[in-house]
Amino acid sequence: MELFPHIKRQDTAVYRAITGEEKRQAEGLELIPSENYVSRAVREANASSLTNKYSEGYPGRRYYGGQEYTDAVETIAIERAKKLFGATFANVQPHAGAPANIGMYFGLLEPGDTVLGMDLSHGGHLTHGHPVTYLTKIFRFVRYKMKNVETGEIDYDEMRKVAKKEKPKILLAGYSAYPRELDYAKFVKIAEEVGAYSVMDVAHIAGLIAGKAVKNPFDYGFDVMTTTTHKTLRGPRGGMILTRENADIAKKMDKAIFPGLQGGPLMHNIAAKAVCFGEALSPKFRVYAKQILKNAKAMEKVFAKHSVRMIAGGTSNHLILADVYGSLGISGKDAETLLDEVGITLNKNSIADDTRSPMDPSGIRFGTPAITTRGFKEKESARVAEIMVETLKHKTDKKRHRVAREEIRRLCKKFPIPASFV
Ligand code: DSN
Repeated sequence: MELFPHIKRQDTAVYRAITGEEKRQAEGLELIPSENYVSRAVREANASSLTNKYSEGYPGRRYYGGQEYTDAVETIAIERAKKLFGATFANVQPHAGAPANIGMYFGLLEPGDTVLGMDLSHGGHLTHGHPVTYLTKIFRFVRYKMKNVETGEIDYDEMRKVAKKEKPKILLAGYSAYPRELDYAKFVKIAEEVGAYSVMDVAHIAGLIAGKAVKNPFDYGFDVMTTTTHKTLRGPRGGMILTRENADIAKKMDKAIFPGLQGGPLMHNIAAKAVCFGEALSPKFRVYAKQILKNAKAMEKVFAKHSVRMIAGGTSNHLILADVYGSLGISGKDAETLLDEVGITLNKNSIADDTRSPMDPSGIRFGTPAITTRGFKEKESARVAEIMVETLKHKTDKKRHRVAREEIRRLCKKFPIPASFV
């Protein structure tokens, strides 16, 4: 089959980049915990003629004509999202997770208001108020941390004390590098005590929530959830805001995303979100979500067997944060490069209170969503973990690395990416 024939004829440079990436993904294992492989149906929706359409506004109240099909597809996405997460409102227009969070802040806060969120070095996200973001020019961010880095325990008493002192308007839960489940009931109680909105950024675990493999923060009374639609949810790259039972908050979220922050929504992307949500509503998706956790546990066991320190002592979700510098004497950056050479892609990551620079930190972060989509079970996941540890332990043994690269290639062939074109 000729791949991307029109791009090939028209634009050789772009054709090379696209086909190169197709091949890279097909022949290597993706362990970055925020990445995944979408289905062929999601890819088709993303490539549809909906990309040609401007649709400022919301279904039934747009600024331009010709909205018969955009209204239909956005409504499908909204209704499916609500059903998936037990929400009463969904805004599916955020272009990504950052605009979803920024829109949420602008909807709920006034300039100068305070947000209490998780420290970046303890697993939080840049948009949770890291000083490098412009958000800190407008809002005030204070932070909470893990009380015990070896167990992942959060100090909720301390959080309550800080909340009472700082009076945040948003108590923000959620993370991009925290491997345990939070105590949602405690979050909501503290938020209620100080009169703050309770918001959870579920970007990393949205697929696990949708697949009922982990708890749903809405069941504990959270006001708002923000998320991306890729990651564990396995849709196109994009964002979304969900709320429950508070029409006033819902209105604020719609106003904040459009016209507050964004212009025309990406309708091809919203169609792809709708397709992804349809997939996530299927019983098969629940099996996938649970397998992600089983696979992560299988990898955790191997790292524990080799006495590699894991932040929070292991994992209760899809990701693991390993202190490779402390345990194996290789920095996160070198580990990332070396594992890339054997066909395993993951990312270097700061560990809690890391003394090394973020560009060459002590840790690596990896996870199981993408390999689970490929069909990996515990056995294959454990084998990959073995290859990882052995490679890192023998960092100069080129022969061993070549053998590992071949084994990864064989695994990739045996478990192809479902929607790959190569
Ligand atoms: N970049 C995403 C991640 O890898 O976790 C979060 O934005």
